[in-house]
Amino acid sequence: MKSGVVAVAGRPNVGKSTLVNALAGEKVAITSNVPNTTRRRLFGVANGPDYQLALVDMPGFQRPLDALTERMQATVDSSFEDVDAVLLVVDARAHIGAGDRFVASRVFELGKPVIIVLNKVDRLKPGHVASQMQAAARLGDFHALHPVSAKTKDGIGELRADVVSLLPEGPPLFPLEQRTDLTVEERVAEVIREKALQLTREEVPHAVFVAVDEIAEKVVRAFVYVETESQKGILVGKKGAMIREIGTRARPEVEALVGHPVFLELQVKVRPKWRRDPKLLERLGL
Ligand SMILES: Nc1nc2c(ncn2[C@@H]2O[C@H](COP(=O)(O)OP(=O)(O)OP(=O)(O)O)[C@@H](O)[C@H]2O)c(=O)[nH]1
Ligand SMILES: [Mg+2]
Repeated sequence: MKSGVVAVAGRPNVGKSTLVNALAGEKVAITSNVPNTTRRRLFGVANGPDYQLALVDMPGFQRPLDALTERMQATVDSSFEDVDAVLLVVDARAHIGAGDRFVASRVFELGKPVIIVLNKVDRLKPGHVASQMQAAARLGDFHALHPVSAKTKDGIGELRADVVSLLPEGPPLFPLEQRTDLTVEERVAEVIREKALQLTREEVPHAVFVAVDEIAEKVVRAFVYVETESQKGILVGKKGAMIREIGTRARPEVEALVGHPVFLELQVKVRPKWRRDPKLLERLGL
């Protein structure tokens, strides 16, 4: 049996969480086109006949702006402890530059095998893929470089096989039926937040956090927090249209997570400056 932990690192928005979901074969992490979607570390676990691959999804590398992003960067640092290998993810559709080199310098100094993942190659012309592969190859002394699309799953099978080949012998770290370390409550909160991120723009997505109040037989109750009254107005929407739409989009996934049909009751609340409140962030596990 091979078993090990592999960190998934990269700038914000390069597709780390989409990649973790693709490799794990199930949606364990939420994704969105808003940078800083992932706020805390989580595991996505892939099991094969003779291996268990525990992937560590984490926030993107960035300069901290407030208590929240500061703590997110601390999470990134601690996520590299005791990993067997690292996937360094870069966005094939963006310029491979200083931001990626900064992540690479952290990743390569660990002295662990690094696989560079050139993600989002779908819709890219073959010539462009080749030149981006050359640019990515200059990031450091890598074990392998895989062009993939986490979205279409192109190249994911080959990547998974290569990552598994790097794992040491050992017993599984997670029970075989477990896909992630997140609790059902945490996954429900994340799914609701994902819909809020997808439906809002500018500062609003960054100001949202979700707390599940109750998961009962017939109802799931959750609070959607924002920082200001005007953000609350946006999230509630005209006659409640926005929060209803968030609920409509989240409900099928919430029902799959809790295992039965539920009424999803969402209430929008204001919590001024929560991102600057270390005590609250601690309580939220952020
Ligand atoms: N076209 C395309 N889009 C992708 C691919 N992988 C991810 N995306 C999109 O890129 C955006 C960011 O994806 P995430 O997986 O949330 O990125 P992340 O690196 O986890 O982002 P943070 O958690 O914010 O650091 C989303 O809109 C994804 O749908 C891909 O292979 N192709
Ligand atoms: Mg993410």
